[in-house]
Amino acid sequence: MNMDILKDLEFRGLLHQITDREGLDKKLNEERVVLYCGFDPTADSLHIGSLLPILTLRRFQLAGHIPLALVGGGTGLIGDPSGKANERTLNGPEVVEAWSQSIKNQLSRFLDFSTEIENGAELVNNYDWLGSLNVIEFLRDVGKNFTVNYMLAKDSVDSRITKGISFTEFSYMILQSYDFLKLNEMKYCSVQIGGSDQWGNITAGLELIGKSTDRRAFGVTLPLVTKSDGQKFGKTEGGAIWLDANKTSPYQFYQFWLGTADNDVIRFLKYFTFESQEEIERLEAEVQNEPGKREAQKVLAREVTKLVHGGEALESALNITAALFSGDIQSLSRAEIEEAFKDVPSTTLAEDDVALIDLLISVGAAPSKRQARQDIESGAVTVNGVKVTDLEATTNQLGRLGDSYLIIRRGKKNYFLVQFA
Ligand code: 383
Repeated sequence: MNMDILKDLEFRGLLHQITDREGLDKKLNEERVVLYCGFDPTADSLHIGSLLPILTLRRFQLAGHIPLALVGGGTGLIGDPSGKANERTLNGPEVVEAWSQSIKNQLSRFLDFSTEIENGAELVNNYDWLGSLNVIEFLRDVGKNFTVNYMLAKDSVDSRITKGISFTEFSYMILQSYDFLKLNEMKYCSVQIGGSDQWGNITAGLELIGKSTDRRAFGVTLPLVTKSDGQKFGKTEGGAIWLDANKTSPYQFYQFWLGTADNDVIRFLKYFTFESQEEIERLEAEVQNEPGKREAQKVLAREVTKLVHGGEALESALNITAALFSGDIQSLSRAEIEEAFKDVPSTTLAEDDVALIDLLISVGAAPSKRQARQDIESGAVTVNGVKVTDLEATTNQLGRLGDSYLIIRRGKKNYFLVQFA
């Protein structure tokens, strides 16, 4: 195969647990290996918590192996207890089906599904085999391979013994195990990867394959992504960072990565980008020598945004970032204005001529007329990127950005959006 994939994963700190490193290493070097990772449709979009396994599938593909991305259309109807302190509420079949479709679309952006290449990726949905399972057959053929004792010893179950766990969630590991066996039989899949929360489910699958076939299979888990300040990775005040551009705009996404701490940025470059070892080492030196330049953060934000949203969205995010930094926002397109100021305080006005002083108050930029006057006189107020010092200014004289917007800035970076209905 093209490269030593395990070495690369090791350099990137991506190997958390692995069932038989030597055996897997040998297999990966000798043949094209089929591997998979599963994603349950528990929302209408994936978030950056799923990015690490997705990109790892891609790393395997770039090294010549064949990735399968599994959408849990069946398991999503059951609910994985792994890493969850409480029983989940069930989502309806129509909802899970709709979410499966969105997640499938998202996954397809990260892998090469071309049939022209020898290691084209494939998308599978476990509803295709779980949906029509017969209970009697399932309990006889699959269930008989697991003792309740073995299942109770799994973290996902053991941690719920006091609080309680339904039979539904208790059974989840058997379904995921059955998937692995099925993919092993149907697609010669011999490796399952997942986050560290998936270790119990993955090893249960290996148990089932071991009992049902004479083939060898392997499991690999990735580390939990942590932050040096102890806060949870991927969560902001605004909630999760989603991969769907309508839920987290490319500009917000770019800003999220740009805000990475110096102590985390090198680890994240290894996890989330395809930059070479040399480039990452160069950036590591930059963080040491010139932390103020934030070059490593810029490369991280650029690369991940490009991977997830594409080159055009990245250009737009860079445009917005530069415009907001310099204050020169006149060059922004209408779509960019909407993206840039999605989260700032905003008001909608009828097309009347309003005094700027009053506008500053109604949009929340100034607490009183006195303060509004003072801000204008001192030159702290810009409208559409142009400083306004005229106390008598009114909205009709101020022009519009993107046809219908007034962007007010007070001080260095307090922005307010006024839209005309
Ligand atoms: C379902 C059927 C399979 C194999 C896996 C699954 C999904 C799995 C699960 N995974 C999480 C999810 O879907 O629940 N039982 O939200 C997350 N994954 C990945 C990764 C992660 C895990 O999608 O650690 C984070 O993203 O494994 O929590 O046959």
